[in-house]
Amino acid sequence: MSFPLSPVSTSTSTSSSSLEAHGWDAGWAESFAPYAAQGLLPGRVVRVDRGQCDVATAHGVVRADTAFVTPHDPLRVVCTGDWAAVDPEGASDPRYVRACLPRRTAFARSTSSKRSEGQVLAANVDHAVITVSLAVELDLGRIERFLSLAWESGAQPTVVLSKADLVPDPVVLSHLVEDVQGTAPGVEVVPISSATGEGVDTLRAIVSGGTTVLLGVSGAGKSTLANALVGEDVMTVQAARDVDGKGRHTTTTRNLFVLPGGGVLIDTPGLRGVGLWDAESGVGQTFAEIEELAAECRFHDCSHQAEPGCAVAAALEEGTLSVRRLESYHKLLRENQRLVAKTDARLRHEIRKDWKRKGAEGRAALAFKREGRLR
Ligand SMILES: Nc1nc2c(ncn2[C@@H]2O[C@H](COP(=O)(O)OP(=O)(O)OP(=O)(O)O)[C@@H](O)[C@H]2O)c(=O)[nH]1
Ligand SMILES: [Mg+2]
Ligand SMILES: [Zn+2]
Repeated sequence: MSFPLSPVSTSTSTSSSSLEAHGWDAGWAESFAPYAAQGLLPGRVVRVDRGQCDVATAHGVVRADTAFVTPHDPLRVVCTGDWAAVDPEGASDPRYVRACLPRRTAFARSTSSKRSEGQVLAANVDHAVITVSLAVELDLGRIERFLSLAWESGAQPTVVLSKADLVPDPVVLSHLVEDVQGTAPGVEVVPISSATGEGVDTLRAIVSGGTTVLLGVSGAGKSTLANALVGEDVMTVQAARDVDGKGRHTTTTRNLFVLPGGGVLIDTPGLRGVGLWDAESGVGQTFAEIEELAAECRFHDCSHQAEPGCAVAAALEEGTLSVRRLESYHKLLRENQRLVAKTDARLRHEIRKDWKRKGAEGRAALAFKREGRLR
């Protein structure tokens, strides 16, 4: 199936309640006040695309240039879900986004382990729905990684186990759900089938308030779910490759939709890798039961190796904590520490470069002045 419909065409509402439908509230109005005073229009970024973005305003969706909101810090680059201040009609050609309001939450990851750069995948989200396909073998470590980033973002995570119709045996299905629940304390785990409709109402209830982002690897079924929730084929869906069950990276932009039953949904492109991005507290929340155990160890700096009175070791012994889970916890903590150290080093390097550049510019300016005086 392929639906070449532009996502923008569904959100061209011109009603004045459009802003509210997109999540506008008194808090946003307050932080927008200085821009309103300048005659700028408020709107929510529904799509970002090569230096331009689509912004849903009270007068419908407008296209605006993002040159003024493209700072060097990639974490501050305008993103789907941001609230923006755009030029009013006729003010300039092209129209520009003049500012973005400070975000309440942001889902960030590191783009590549080598460059250690952060990237925001969705801004101002309340729910992060991690979509995991039951068509392929469960990767619990990857779920824990997504959960760490989701908790860190400030959004409430939910795990959706998609394509449940491919696991017809209810006993097998409930074991898979239990396995995932074991990696996700405090998180609802919902088996869903877009094919049969199973679980879709449960998800509909979760997404009916606030903003939800769908996250997961390519082919997990995010866009299929988006279409089911929106009630229209707003996103293109493509079959996964049969050989390895991997997706084809069908979705390439992050698109925001208003849901018919209330709430806002962001569909995102499948992620190849999900590097942690400064997610220490997120890791802690993902492994909440281990942190609770650690608080009961006799020594507060217990390394859970061979110390006496270690509650973590006792839980391993009793079988209430799995070795896999403990190792995964340590692995993610280590990865996070490495990343933070590398980022600090890179920032230091960039600040030094900046000083050098400023120094050189200063010297050049001085030389220019002197020459001018000599003439
Ligand atoms: N059997 C079954 N197949 C499904 C279900 N949901 C989605 N699929 C199929 O899975 C494939 C991938 O679905 P998409 O919705 O495009 O996946 P995606 O997560 O959006 O993929 P990207 O856009 O590449 O990130 C398509 O062939 C869908 O028809 C389901 O509930 N059951
Ligand atoms: Mg998709
Ligand atoms: Zn211990």
